[in-house]
Amino acid sequence: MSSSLKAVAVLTGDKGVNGTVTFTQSSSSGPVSVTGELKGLAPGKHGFHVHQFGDNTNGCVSAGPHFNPEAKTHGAPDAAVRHVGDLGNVQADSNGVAKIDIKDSVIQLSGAHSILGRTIIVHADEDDLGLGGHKLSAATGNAGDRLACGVIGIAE
Ligand SMILES: [Cu+2]
Ligand SMILES: [Zn+2]
Repeated sequence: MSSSLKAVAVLTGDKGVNGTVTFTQSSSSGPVSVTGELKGLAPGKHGFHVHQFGDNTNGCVSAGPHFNPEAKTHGAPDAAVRHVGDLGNVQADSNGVAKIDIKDSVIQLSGAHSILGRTIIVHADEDDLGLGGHKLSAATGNAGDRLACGVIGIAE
């Protein structure tokens, strides 16, 4: 039996941003590789997180806050203190395309840190990684509007 797990999210929204993100984990408790492409973004950095709920009933807002099962403050992906869902920023090029190639060892595809059934969101603004000094920095990185989102589902 293969222990490899794979998940996929198709992101859409009402701001013209869309794309597909794939999550692959080849061994239990090993790193998850996050790959894919988003289109329609303004050039520059955009906050990129797993949010708590896989609920898009009223659009991306229904996904709730950052996935944070350990009740920590918001941070950079490589910080000791972060939400499980904190994946930092994606970078859009001059054509508004962000190519995603992230490896993260805190998100998982099984167990208490599992992101299956939750929502991945790309934001309008840069995630300040908790360091911006804004009142929202410690909760959301002050990353602004939710441009597009998709529920993370089990893939073949
Ligand atoms: Cu977010
Ligand atoms: Zn966060």
